[in-house]
Amino acid sequence: MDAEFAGDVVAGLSAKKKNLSPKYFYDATGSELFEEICLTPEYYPTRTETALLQHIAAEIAADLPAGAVLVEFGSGASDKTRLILDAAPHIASYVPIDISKDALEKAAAKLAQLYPALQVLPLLGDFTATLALPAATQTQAKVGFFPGSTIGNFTPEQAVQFLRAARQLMGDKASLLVGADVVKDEATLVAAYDDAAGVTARFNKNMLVRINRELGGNFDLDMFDHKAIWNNEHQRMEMHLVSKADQLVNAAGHTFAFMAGETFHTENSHKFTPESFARLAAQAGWSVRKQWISEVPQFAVFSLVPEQTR
Ligand code: SAH
Ligand code: AVI
Repeated sequence: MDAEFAGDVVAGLSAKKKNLSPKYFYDATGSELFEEICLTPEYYPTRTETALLQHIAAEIAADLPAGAVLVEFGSGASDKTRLILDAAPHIASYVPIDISKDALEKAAAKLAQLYPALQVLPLLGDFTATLALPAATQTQAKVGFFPGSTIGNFTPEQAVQFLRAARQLMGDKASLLVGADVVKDEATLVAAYDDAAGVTARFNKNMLVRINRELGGNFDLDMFDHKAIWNNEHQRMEMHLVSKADQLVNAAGHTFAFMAGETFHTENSHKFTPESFARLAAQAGWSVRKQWISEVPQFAVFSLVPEQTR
């Protein structure tokens, strides 16, 4: 039993408002379901950001120093990475960081095969924990890459903490490319997190499957509904699992009571404006060097540099 997972589940399910970090979505099945979500017609972020990156890759590449190491946070299938690598063959090394062992190993093997001249150094771990880059990259210029609006899965406080830590990890001469989803009409947002084919619902319920398998849980998946809502106050999409009845569930050696209609909050996906994103970055010591925003449905890519180097 993973002690951290067990501790977080017990704490999260004992809280007044039941919750758990979305980082626990990503076991092998969760990573595959995320890839499936990206193919649904409703989930616009992936195809929109991909098209935007295709369009701006040459401009991004022109700013990247020769011999640099590309450090990607939450690399998943490393698909968007290929757009950067194709445009910037002068990148020498690639450090994909991911918590999902299966996704990381598969993507690292694929990239090593596709780019034989690239040094691929995968790092399995939690990017919210203290990380150390591989020693082989010590003298290389650092370019961070954090696409997918994964930054939106943090609370604003966690995002600032992450951006500060990334700055520390990569040093004062680093740059950081961040993909962030833009605030838009509620209908588009809700549909993206509640697709008609039910893939996002399966992704959300996979949290329960994982607790059942890894922590001896007995969640009945049919006793919970997937719910996606727009929280206007916090400018975020939220995913919840709603209990269909009063019920008791065992997990990690504890028993938890759910009331009918009670929700288990599994994810926040914050959406940004160029102003709100710049404010967040500034709190962590980064400034926006360049920004690109797609056509509707809007998605943004920001190029950040440490504040004092401007
Ligand atoms: N960058 C890809 C994948 C985004 S999905 C894209 O843009 O499409 C989010 C990825 O972040 C998943 O691969 C997940 O396993 C990883 N992830 C989520 N939380 C993490 C954490 N705390 N530490 C490391 N990786 C994490
Ligand atoms: C990885 N992350 C940015 C996705 C998001 O949009 O918040 C995960 C996801 N959740 C539901 N659909 C996709």
